[in-house]
Amino acid sequence: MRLSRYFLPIIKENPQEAQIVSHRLMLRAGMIRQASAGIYSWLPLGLKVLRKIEAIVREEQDRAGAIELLMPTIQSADLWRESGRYNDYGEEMLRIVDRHKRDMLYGPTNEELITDIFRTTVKSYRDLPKNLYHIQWKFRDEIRPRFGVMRGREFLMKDAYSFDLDYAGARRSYNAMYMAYLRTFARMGLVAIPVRADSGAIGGDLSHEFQILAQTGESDIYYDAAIEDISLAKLMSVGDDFEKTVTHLQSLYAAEQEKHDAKACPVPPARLKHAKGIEVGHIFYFGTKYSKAMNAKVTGPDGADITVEMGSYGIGVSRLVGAIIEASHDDAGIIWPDAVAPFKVGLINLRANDAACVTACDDLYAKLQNAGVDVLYDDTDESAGAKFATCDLIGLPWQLVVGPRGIKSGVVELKNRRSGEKQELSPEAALHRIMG
Ligand code: 5CA
Repeated sequence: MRLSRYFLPIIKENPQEAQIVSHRLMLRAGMIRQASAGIYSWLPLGLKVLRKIEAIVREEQDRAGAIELLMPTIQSADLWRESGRYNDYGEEMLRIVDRHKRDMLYGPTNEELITDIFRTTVKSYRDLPKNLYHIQWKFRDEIRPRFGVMRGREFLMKDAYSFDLDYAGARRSYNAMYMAYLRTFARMGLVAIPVRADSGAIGGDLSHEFQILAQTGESDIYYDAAIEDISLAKLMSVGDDFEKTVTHLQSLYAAEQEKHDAKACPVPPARLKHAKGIEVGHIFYFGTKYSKAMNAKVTGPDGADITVEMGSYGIGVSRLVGAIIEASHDDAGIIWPDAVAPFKVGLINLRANDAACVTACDDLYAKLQNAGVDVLYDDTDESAGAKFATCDLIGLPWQLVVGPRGIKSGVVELKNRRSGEKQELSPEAALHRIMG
């Protein structure tokens, strides 16, 4: 993509309304614009990151055996009356009346709708287990939407719902999602700590929150350092036989501040870590809470009805965009982990009116594109300083800088955004390095 043709409305000054770094940087980098309180438009750069995160979430859900569908954003109130949550949800639910005076709502979550789909389509124990998910916008009329996409009113969530015949099956489904979550966040370059949690408005008696470590996080968590030991490579190598790994991880101590009791904590002080976290995922086992209320049953092997056991599993896809920035930035701007970077390379032409620079840049641009590398080519006539500042701000992993002096001696400069390391290399060697 040529920057001269792109849509990247950079803001130079610090936006007044942003209290935290990710919100500030997302506005400054032209990733989002507020439409109304807690509701955002995703501009091209922001959308690119959102889509990359979504793709990783989808791959790991699919790998874990969940099946994608798509439910609507607008739901009928009748289903929520059946489960008893229509009144319970209170003012967080955005209620809508259609032209026929029917009560509708903008879904804050989908337990009711998926249970309705299940009960009207699945009839036999032979069809279980099933885990169905979608990636869809939700609306919660948060009393204080803040921190940009981190606590929005409209936000993108991946929500999965599992259906099993018994507790043992439901626990296996739960653990499969637990494992998928660890993989998902590790692939995004994040350290995620699963913490035992309250299940709140969703209900049930078993739940884990996934907290990613970031100094600006809202939660205070205490955990056994051994949880951090599990590497991405190890996570990816555990196949279908994940129960042992999950049982081990779930046995390790992790608690939020309110539940942490320093005196009763079983972890030796040398191994106990205290950190700030951002909740990017939450999984729940709630048994028959919805299936009983909504009559979701299948016929068992002996012909008798079985009320299905359920769980639900959420990931804050849009929140992750902000959370990743909270976990990965410096004074100059965002530092995207490779896996979610909007472009892999920023190609900077320092002298847009110099024929030799243009030829060298066009050539590098074509070669990168041909190799399938996502590249943002700054071909504008901005000053060198402004170009560097923009490239640092938007946080692309590599900056490939072409200037008149280098071209004369046959070199370009390659900068790694994360380490700050700069190298002068031949154009071929630079390409080789990027494509590594
Ligand atoms: N039905 C369950 C699981 S599918 C559920 O709704 N769980 S939840 O309430 O915990 O939400 C799942 C995830 O959505 C949270 O972990 C969080 O990452 C994200 N989330 C929740 N509320 C917001 C919000 N207001 N803004 C951005 N993300 C949010």
